[in-house]
Amino acid sequence: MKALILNSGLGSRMGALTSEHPKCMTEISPRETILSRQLKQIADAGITEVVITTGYYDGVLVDYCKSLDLPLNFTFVKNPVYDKTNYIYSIYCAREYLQDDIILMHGDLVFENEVFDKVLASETSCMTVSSTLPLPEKDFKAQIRDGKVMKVGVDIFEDAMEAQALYRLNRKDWKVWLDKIAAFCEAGNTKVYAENALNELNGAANITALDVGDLLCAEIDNPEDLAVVSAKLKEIENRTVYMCFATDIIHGGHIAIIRKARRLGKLIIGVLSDEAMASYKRFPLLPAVERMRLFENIAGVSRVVEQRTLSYRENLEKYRPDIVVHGDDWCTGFQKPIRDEVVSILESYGGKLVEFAYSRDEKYNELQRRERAELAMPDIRRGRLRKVMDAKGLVTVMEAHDGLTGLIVENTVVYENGGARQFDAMWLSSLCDSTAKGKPDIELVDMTSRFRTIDDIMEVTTKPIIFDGDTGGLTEHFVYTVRSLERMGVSMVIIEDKTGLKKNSLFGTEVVQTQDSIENFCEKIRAGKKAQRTKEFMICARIESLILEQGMEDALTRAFAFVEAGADAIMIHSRKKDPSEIQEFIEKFRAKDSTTPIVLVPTSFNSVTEEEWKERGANIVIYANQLMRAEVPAMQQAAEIILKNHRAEECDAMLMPFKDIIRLIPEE
Ligand code: SPV
Ligand code: MG
Repeated sequence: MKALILNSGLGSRMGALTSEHPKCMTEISPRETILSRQLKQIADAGITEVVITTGYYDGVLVDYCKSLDLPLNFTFVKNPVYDKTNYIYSIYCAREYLQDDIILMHGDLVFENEVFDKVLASETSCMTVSSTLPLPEKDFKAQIRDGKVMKVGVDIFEDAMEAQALYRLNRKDWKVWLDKIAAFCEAGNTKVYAENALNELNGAANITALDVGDLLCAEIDNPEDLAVVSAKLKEIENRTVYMCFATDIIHGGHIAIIRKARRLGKLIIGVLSDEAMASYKRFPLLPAVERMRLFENIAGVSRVVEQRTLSYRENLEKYRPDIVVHGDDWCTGFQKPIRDEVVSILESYGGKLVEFAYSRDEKYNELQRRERAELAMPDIRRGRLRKVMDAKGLVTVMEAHDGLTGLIVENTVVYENGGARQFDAMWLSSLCDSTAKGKPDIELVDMTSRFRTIDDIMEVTTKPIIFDGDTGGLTEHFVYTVRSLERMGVSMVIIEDKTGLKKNSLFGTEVVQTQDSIENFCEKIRAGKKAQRTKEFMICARIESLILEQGMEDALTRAFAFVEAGADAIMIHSRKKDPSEIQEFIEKFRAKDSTTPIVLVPTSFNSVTEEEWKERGANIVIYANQLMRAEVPAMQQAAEIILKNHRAEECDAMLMPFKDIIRLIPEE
C-alpha cells in the first residue's frame, strides 16, 4: 500500500502563512505541521511508500520531508504547471508510481488517529464523510446512495453528506478512477477536481462512504480553519484513554494494541490486582506491583494504576477517561456484563468506547501454554498457595483423589459477573484417597500409595495441593514425609492432633479416638518445621477438640500452643451442622492472633458462604469429599439399572455420551 499526498497547490487563501512554503507546512501545533502530522500517521500505520505531488515551493517541501527523519521512502513528483492546473493533473503526472492500493489525501487535511484507523481498517475502498456535520456551502460534499459514494463536488446537495478528500482505494477500484483521470487529462481537461472524473463513473469505482461523525477530519483553507483545527487538536491531545490488562507477560499483540490506544490520547493503563486476577482469571505469575512496572516502562504509557476489581467502575469514576479501549472479543460471552457496565458508565459522562478487532495469534497461545506448564513445576506450585492466600484472603479448595478428579478441580469454571470463578487449590483427602482404594480411612493406605495419588494428580494439573497427612504418624516418620511432600511440590500438609488408631473425624465420639497430648503434638510440629527445606512449605495443625467434645477452651489452648510450636496454619474441625462453635472459635482465636491462617472443612456446617467465612477471618475453605460423594451414588445407580434391565440401554440417559468420554482427556 502507498500513500499519495497532493501538495502541488498554491494555498493562496492562507495569506501570509504560505508566503515562504507550501500550505502543508503550516504549523498546527507547536510541534507539528499539517504534513509532519500526516507523515507520522502514515509511518505509524506501517506504510513506508509515500508519493507526494509538488509544485509550489517544491524544493522547500522536499528538504522538509527529508529533515523529518521518518522511516518513509518518498517519491516526489512535480507538477510543472501546478499554477495553471488542478490536482487532477498532478495525479496524472504521478500515475506510473500509483499502481498499488492507495491511501489518498489532500495536503491540507488534518484528521485524528481514530479516523485514520477506520480508513485503514476498511475492507472496501472508501471516502470519509460525516453524517453529523452540517453540509458546507462551498466545500466537498458526497452524494451517497446505498452507502456508496456516487458523486463528489462542491455543488452537490442531493443525498449529500459533508465529505473530505481522505480515501482508501483498493488497487482495482483505483485503476478505474485513475484511467478516467488519465482520459480527462489527455483530453486537456486539467483544471477540474480529480473527483470530476470520478463522477462520470456512476459508482463504478466502488467507493463506500465511511462515516466518521464528529471526529476531526477537516481541511485547512484559511487562517480561521487553522484556528479551529488547532484548538480541536489541543483538546484531542488532552484526552485520556483507559485500558485494563490482566497479563504477566507483554507480547507483540499487547504492544500493538497499546500503540493503537495511545494514538487516541494520554494512555492510562489499569493492571488487574492480584486478588481480582486470582479470583476471576488465573493465578498471576508476577505480583501486581511488578506487572505494573512492566507497563510503566512502555513508551507512550502516561500512567499505570491498579484496577482492584474486574468491574471498571471504580477506575472509570476516579479517572473519567474520555475513551476506553478494549478488544471486541468481550461483545459476547462471559465478559459481556463487564462491557455493558462500561458502556453505561461512559454514557453517563459522555465518554466513548473504542473496540479493536480481536485476533488471537497462535504464537501467543503457545506462550500461554508454556506459562501454564511453568505453573506445574514443583518449585512454583509449592509457593502458590501462600501467594494466592495473600492475594485473595480466602482460598477455596476442592477434593481430588485421582487424575480425573484432579482435572475436574483444575478445569471447572463458572462464569459470574463478567469473570470466571474456579477453585484455587486441591485437597488430597485421606478419606477419599482411601475410599477410592476401597479401604477404610484409618491410615491403612501407606504413604507410598498416597504419594502415588499425588503424582497422578500432579502429572495432569497445575493448582497447589494441600495434603491430608492424617496424624502425621510417628515424629521420626513425619520428618521424611515433610521432605517428600516438599520435593513433590505440595504446598501444605495438615496433620491432626490424634494418636493411636486414627478414625475419620466425622465419626466423632461414636468410635474410640485418642487425642494426642499438646506436648507430643508440638514436638511433631517442631520436628516437621525443622526438617523442612523450603521456606514456602506449610505445616497446618488440625485441632480435634471440638470433634472429641473436649470444649472450646481446649481447642483454643491447643491452637495457641501449636502456633507457638511453629504451625503455619490452624485447622479447626467440627461435625455439627450448626456453625456456631466454629464461628466462636474463629472469633476467640482472632482476638489474640490476627495473622495465622485458619482452615475450615465445612462438610457438616455447610450453610455458611465463603464470603461470610472470609468476613469472619477464615482463610482456607476445603470441600473435602463432595466429588467422591457425587460419583459413588452415580456409579451405584448405573450398576443397578444395568442389573435390573439385563442390558445397558436404560442406563444411557444418565451417562456421559461415549463420544464425549473418549474426548474428555485431550492429548497434550
Ligand atoms: C478427609 O477428607 O480425609 C479429612 C476431613 O480428614 S474429614 O473427613 O472431615 O475428617
Ligand atoms: Mg482425613
